[in-house]
Amino acid sequence: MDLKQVYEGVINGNQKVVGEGVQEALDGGVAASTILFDYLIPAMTEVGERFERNEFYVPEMLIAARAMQAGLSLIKPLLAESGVEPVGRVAIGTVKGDLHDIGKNLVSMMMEGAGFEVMDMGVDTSPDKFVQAARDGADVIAMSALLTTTMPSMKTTVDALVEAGLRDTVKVLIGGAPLTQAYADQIGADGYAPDASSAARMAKQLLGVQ
Ligand code: B1M
Repeated sequence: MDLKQVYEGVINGNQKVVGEGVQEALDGGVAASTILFDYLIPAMTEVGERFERNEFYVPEMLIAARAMQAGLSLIKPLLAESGVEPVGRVAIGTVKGDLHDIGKNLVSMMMEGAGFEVMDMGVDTSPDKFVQAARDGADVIAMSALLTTTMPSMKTTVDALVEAGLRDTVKVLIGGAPLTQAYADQIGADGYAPDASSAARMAKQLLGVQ
């Protein structure tokens, strides 16, 4: 199967085509990272652009997201395999009120691939849960947001860490489509990363590990 069909499969929400196409490509020796960065992510970007042009609505976005997950579940173990010794513990979640998890899952995968032990707290993660993760020994609190309306929860979490006396024990890393370095500076986060691979690199940099 041509990987172009995987790209179209995500856009059309065809889980079967995406699952089979990704598996076939992997069996044929195509690198997991090529499938991810050249086909799956661009397809989801196209979905977002169609949504913006009112050509797609929420149901189309949802089935596209499910089709993308069908492909991601196959490449996840391969991306994670590239890691070696755990270099630190990352607690990652999509912030309170926000249900978008595709980007967060990619960051989680790249973190695992970079050698981190990852505690994935899922979506709609409250500041209290992030604080508890810091208490439980996380080295990095990694927050993802896709909605401008949920970004303030990141600041609430940073403030909650300060209040709990834990701010100095963890590094705070933020990301997601509406986020910027300026916002990270504004809320007192330690770092911002624009994409999944730079998030893993940044987490290592914040902890001072290779
Ligand atoms: Co939603 N949605 N959505 N959506 N959705 C967006 C985000 C939106 C931009 C679409 C648009 O208007 N063009 C818009 C937000 C507008 C805004 O706030 N400015 C939007 C909206 C409005 C909504 C709803 C409110 C729609 C409604 O109900 N009326 C609703 C909100 C629900 C909620 O969360 N409470 C909603 C719902 C949904 C679905 C459930 C249908 C579905 C999500 C399914 C899921 O995630 N399981 C969905 C989808 C799929 C999208 C789009 C199309 C795609 C998001 C995505 O997965 N991108 C999106 C439009 C778009 O982004 N173009 C849109 C692919 C993913 C790989 O990229 O998540 O950006 P991304 O992650 C990247 C980087 O940002 C970065 O690395 C990742 C990989 O490189 N990154 C980090 C992410 N987290 C990071 C953390 C880091 C570092 C980097 O460090 C910790």
